[in-house]
Amino acid sequence: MSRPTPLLLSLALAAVVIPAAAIRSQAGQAPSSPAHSGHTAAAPASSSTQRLPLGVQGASVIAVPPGATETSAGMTLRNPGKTPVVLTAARSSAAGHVMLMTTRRDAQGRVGMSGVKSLTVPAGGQLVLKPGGDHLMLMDLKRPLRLGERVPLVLVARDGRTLSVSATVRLP
Ligand SMILES: [Cu+2]
Repeated sequence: MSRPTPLLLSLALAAVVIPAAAIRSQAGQAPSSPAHSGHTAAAPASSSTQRLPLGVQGASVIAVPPGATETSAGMTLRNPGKTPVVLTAARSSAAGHVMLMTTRRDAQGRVGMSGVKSLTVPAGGQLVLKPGGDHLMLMDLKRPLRLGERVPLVLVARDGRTLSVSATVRLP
């Protein structure tokens, strides 16, 4: 008997390595399959934009009299991650557009709101959005908002990730 030539030896190794790699890749995919099995219909829609990993509490929109064209919205956003989340836009089907705003006191002591390009939820921290502080402003309201109804909001981060929030209309 002759010893295996290098070529035969490498073929033999390849035959062993390839099935092992195939088994590893199957094992790697296995954990994600059960998680998706219950959400087959939702998966294609959510794959286009990544969801922002923020916790949301107390999302609300301030009720305004009929005929009012704008109102403010607030909530507490918690960021459990290690990188800040920079919000650069928001939108709502109930408003023509939504502004990111901050409240500042000027040199004369007058308090006023102004639009800002971004609002940041710090890493491992929170951003409180509320009237009189940083907040969202629903502009050009498309319809009267009923007390207690839920208004859909979408927060958009600089990197394109989004978060859908349902805010309850409440008294000031
Ligand atoms: Cu405002």
